[in-house]
Amino acid sequence: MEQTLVLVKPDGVQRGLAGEVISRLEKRGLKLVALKLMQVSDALAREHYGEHVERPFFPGLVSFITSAPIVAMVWEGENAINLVRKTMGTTNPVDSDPGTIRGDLGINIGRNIVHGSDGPESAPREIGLFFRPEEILSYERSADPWITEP
Ligand code: IDP
Ligand code: MG
Repeated sequence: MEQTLVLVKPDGVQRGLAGEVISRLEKRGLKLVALKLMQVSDALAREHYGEHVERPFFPGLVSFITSAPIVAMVWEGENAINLVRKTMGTTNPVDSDPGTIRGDLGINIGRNIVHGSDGPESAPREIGLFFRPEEILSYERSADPWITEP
């Protein structure tokens, strides 16, 4: 089953929005399979956001993501990567549709609350950066057949 990495960024944790993010993904029907509160190191931040190393916002992004605790999670489900991206909204909250996390809760691209892996290559790579295999659980939910047609 498809898995994706979701981070509630420091702004989301500081604003008390971690529960809101979790709640929206739970309600969507996705399954939480790993979760931890953590402080991101400089090395992890640079590795995670490596694709953006040449961008002008990179230093600010690294200092922001390492500035306070984040909530790191793995969510699982059919089309989990795409569903999380759609539920998050576009990168810049100014353009995010109402009803999305960023479109309802944010106004600034550098404080957009949440991260979600952007594709089938980045998701396993990012999950591996934040979690050891034994931290990712496999379990049944009794609601599963009510969420996805078996
Ligand atoms: P994504 O988070 O929607 O996948 P990316 O393009 O991968 O967006 O950018 C990673 C993060 O870098 C964004 O979520 C945002 O926090 C930050 N970022 C991207 N573009 C800008 C910018 O132009 N100014 C400031 N921060 C930016
Ligand atoms: Mg991205």
